[in-house]
Amino acid sequence: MNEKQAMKTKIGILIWSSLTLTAYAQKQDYPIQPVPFTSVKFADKFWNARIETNRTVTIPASFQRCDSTGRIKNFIMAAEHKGKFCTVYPFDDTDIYKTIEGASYSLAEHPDPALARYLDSLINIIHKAQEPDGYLYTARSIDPLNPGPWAGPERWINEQKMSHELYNAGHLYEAAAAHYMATGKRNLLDIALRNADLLVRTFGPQKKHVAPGHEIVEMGLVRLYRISGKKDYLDLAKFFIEQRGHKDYNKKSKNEFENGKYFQDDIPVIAQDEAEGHAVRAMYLYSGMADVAALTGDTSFLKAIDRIWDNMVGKKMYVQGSIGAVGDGERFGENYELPNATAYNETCAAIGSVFWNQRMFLLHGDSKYIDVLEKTLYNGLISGVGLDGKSFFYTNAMQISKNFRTEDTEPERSGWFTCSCCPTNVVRLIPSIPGYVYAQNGNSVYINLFISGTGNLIINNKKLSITQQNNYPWDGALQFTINPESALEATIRIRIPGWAQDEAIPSNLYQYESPSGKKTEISVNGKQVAYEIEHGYAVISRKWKKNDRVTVDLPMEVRRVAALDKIDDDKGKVALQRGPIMYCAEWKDNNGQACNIIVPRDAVFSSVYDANLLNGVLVLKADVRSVQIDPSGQNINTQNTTLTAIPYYSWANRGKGEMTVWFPERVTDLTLLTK
Ligand code: FUB
Ligand code: ZN
Repeated sequence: MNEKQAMKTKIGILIWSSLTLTAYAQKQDYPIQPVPFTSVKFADKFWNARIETNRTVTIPASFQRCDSTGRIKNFIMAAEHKGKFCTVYPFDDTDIYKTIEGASYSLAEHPDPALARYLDSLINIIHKAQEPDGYLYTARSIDPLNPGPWAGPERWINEQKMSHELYNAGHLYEAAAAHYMATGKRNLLDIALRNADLLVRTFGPQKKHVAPGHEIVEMGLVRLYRISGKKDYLDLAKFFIEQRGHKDYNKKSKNEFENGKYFQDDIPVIAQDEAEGHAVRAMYLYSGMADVAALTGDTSFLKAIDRIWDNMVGKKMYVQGSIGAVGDGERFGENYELPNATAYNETCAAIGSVFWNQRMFLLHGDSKYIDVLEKTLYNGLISGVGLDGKSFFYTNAMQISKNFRTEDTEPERSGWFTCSCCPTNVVRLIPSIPGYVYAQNGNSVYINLFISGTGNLIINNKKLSITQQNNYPWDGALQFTINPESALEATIRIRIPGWAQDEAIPSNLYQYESPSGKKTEISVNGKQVAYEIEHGYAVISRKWKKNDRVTVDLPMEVRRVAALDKIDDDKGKVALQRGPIMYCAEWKDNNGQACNIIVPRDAVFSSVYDANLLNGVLVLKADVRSVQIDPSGQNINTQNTTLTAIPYYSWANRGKGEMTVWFPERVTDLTLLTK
C-alpha cells in the first residue's frame, strides 16, 4: 500500500467512524446530508486548476505571509509570555488557523508529508501558546498586563468591542475539525476541545452572558459537537445565538455601531427579518442558526433565517452574487441599496454566503439555495483570487471607471492585506468544493453542481458511484454515469438551474429581459425521458444498473439581465449572463475603456472559447456602440465597436483599468465631469 492509498484508507475509516458517532449521538440533524468532500474526486479542468493552484501557490504563499508578517511570531511570544504583540489586529491568529484548515483539506486529497510535518510544527507552536486552562489568544497571552489593541484589560470584557476572542476560537474549531477529518490526528483537535471546554465553563445561563462580537464560534462549536458528541458544545452555540438582541443600544441612532445592527444585535434573532449589519458576521450567524435549527429542531431559528434569506436574495444581492454593498461598516445597505461605483462586496461575505446557502439547501432540499450558491461561487467569490493564486481582492467592484475613484473598491488585486481575512478564507474554501457537489436523503441523491469527476456514495448499504463528464461552465451538455455495485432502486435528483428555466436568480430582483422558451432535455441510456421537476430538481426514479447513462442538455444562451427598477444604479442598463457565468467588459479588450459602451436592445451576441485567454475563458462578442469624445473636446458622438465581454471572475488579471458589469442600453443623459 503506498502512502496515498494508506491515507485514503485512513480517511475512509475516519469518515465512517465519525458518521457512526454522528448517527449514534444525533438523532436530529439536517434532513439532507452532504456527501463529504473526501468521497468526491474531481477530474475537472475548471476546478482542478484552481485547487491545484491553491495547493501549490496559495497555501505556501499564505503560510509564508503569516510568517513574514509576524503572525507566527505572535504565537511563539505568547508561549514564552515575552515580547509585544507584533501585528495589527487581535484576529490575526485566525489567518494561521484558516490556512491550516485549507492545507488540511488539501492534504486529504493530495498527501504531502512535508506539508503534514509543517502543520504539525505549527500546531506545536499553537499548543505552546495555549494557556493551561485552554485560553488561546496571542494578543493577551504575550503580555497580559499590556494586551494588544482591542483586547481589553481582562479576558472577554471587550468581546463586544472587537476583541474577537470568540471569533478566534471559532476559526480554531473549524481548522481543528478539518485537520482531524483529513488526517486523523488529534493534536489540533485537542487544543480546540480544551478551548471549547473553557468556553463551556465560562459562558452559559448561570455564567457569563455575551453575544459574540463576530460570529463563527457557533458554527465551530457545532463542528466540535459533531465530532465529540458532547452536547454542551451544541447548547453553548444555541446560547450564544440567543444572547443577541438584549443589549442596551441607542435604538434611535442611525449609526449601526450605536444601534446594534452592525452586530446583528439590535433585536433577538428570532425577530429579525432583514439581512443586516456586517455582512460576514451576518453570514456566519445565519449559518450557525441553520446548524442549531437542524440539530435541535428549533423552528423559530428556521423561520427567521427563511425570512432573512428572502430579504437578502430579493433585495440586497448584486447580480453576480456578491453581498455587503456598503464599505463603511462592511455591511448590508438598505433594501435595494446596491450602488455600482462604490460596491464593497467583501470576498469573505461571498464565502459566508456559500456556507449559508448550502445549509439552507440541506434544511429545505430546494434548488434555489444552490442557484444562489452557484452564482456566488462562479462569480463574486472566485473573483476574489487572481489566476496566479497569490493576488486577491478584499472588495469586489461592480464598476471601475476612470471618472470616479472611491476608497471602497479596489481597482487591482493585492498579495496580502493588513487585515487579511479574505485571502486565508479563499485558502480554506477552494479545496472544500468537492463537498458541495452531492447530497443524499435516504435513497434520494441530489446532484447540485456540475463538475467532472466521481462521487462515491452509499445507498441502502450499497456502493453507488456517479461520474460526471462535462465542460461546465462553458457547455450545457452534461453526462452522468450511474454505477451501483448491483442493481439499485434510487431517485436521482438533478438540479435544473434557475438560469436554465428563465430565472436569472430566485427572486424578482434581476430578471431576463425576454424569455427563452428553451427546455432542458434529459435522456437515459440514449432515450429522451419525460421528467417532473420537484423543488427545482429533475427527478428520475428507477432501478439503476451498472453504467446507466443520463444526459442533460441545459440551454446555454447569452441572456440579457435587467434589474428591478428599484435599484437606482441599474436603471436602463443590462448585464450579461451565460449559464452560471456573469460577464463584464474590461478595458484591455475594449480599446482601453469599458464605461463608454452602450449595449443596445438588438445587439446580437456570439460566444467563442479562447483557450489562450485568462487560462481559458468563453468570451462574448457583439457589435455595439461606444461613446467617443473627439480630441478637441468639443464633440461627442457614438460609433460602432465590438464589445468583448469576459467572465466577471477573470477581470483584473491583466493590469489596471476600466471594468463594468452593467451597460446602458441607450444614452439618456450626460453629466460633464471636470478634472
Ligand atoms: O473582523 C474580522 C474580519 O475582518 C471580518 O470578517 C472582515 O470583514 C474584516 O473586518
Ligand atoms: Zn475578508
